[in-house]
Amino acid sequence: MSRGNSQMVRTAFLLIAILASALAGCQKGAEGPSEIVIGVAGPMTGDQSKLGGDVERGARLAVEEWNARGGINGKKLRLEVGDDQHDPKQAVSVANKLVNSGIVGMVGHFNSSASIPASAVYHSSGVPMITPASTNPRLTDQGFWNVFRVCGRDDQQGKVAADFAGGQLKLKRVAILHDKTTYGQGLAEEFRKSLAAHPETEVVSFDGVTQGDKDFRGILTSIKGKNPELFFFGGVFPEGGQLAKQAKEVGLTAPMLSGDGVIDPKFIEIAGAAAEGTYLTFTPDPENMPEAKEFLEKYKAKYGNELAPYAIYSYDAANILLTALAEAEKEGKIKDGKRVAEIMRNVNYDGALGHIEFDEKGDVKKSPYIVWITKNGKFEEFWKPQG
Ligand code: ABU
Repeated sequence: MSRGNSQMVRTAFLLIAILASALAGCQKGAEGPSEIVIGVAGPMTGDQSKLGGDVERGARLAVEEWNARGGINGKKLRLEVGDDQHDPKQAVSVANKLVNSGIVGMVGHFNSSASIPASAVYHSSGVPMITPASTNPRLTDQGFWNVFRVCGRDDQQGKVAADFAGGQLKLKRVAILHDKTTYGQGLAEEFRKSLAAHPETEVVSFDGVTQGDKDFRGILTSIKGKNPELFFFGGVFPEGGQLAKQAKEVGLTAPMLSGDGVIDPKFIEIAGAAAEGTYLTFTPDPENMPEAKEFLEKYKAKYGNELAPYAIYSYDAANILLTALAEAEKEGKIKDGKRVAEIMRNVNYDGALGHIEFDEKGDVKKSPYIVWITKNGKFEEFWKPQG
């Protein structure tokens, strides 16, 4: 071999070695040893996409802040997003996909009808989940070690609604409607159950409507015939907005009372003037909470001023999960879901929603539901239960 040829061979070997090393580096990155993946899921498309989007934005803000501080143990965090379209079957499929993508924790889902079936997938896969918004009691009553929520429960929310209708307004006749979903029907049932403590309040009807329907004039006309002083709706804003609007159209003048699924600017957009004077239950307004000030400033600077009631819940949920993951990483146990959940269960967290601690089921120890009213095209706090 001439001197020139042997130089060419050496150069070729060198190039191959450099390429092989670069390829190995790429593969290492693709497998993700240098990153930590958490999931977030909700209805990212479809009629409830505003709610899923709020949850994603809240979690993303938390992840970006952790990454700006260096991630966890020098490893960057990545948020993997799942779109369950508030469909139970889709939620299970999203959960399986997220688990297979290597998530070590989950923020979500949004809807109780998605969180409950998905929780079984995360449970059998050893993945802790923390929902910002799923309020149906069954989620934590299942007794899964991996399940947490930063929101309250519908037995608490339904009781506040019943104490308002029966105890505060002293109504004699109320009608109840729900959307036949885990959340909507569950909340309606909790409202009816809690009305038992107000025997002077009679439930004149209890009916389900179908989620996705647009015309509720028939059932509203029938309810009008029963002469209620208020009608309760367990469900979410797309149907809630139509019900408020069409109630007025059929001459049902009784105000509507609903739950946290309706607190979104889109409810007012759909209901228009008929939104005025409607009530709903939710927790106190973060705009009046000093703890929420910093979050609200950062969130609005990044995403604009539109009301996003569950974004703050998602932000705190992600921060609690990430705090536990960081603690577990120090012990070399970030992939040990049971250890991460154990750390979460003992957390004493001061976040944008104030102080959060969990009970043995994974529910928050405090969930201060109040009643809101829609006034001048805006939601505002209206009534707080005593004690
Ligand atoms: N809690 C409001 C709506 C989310 C859910 O389905 O629970």
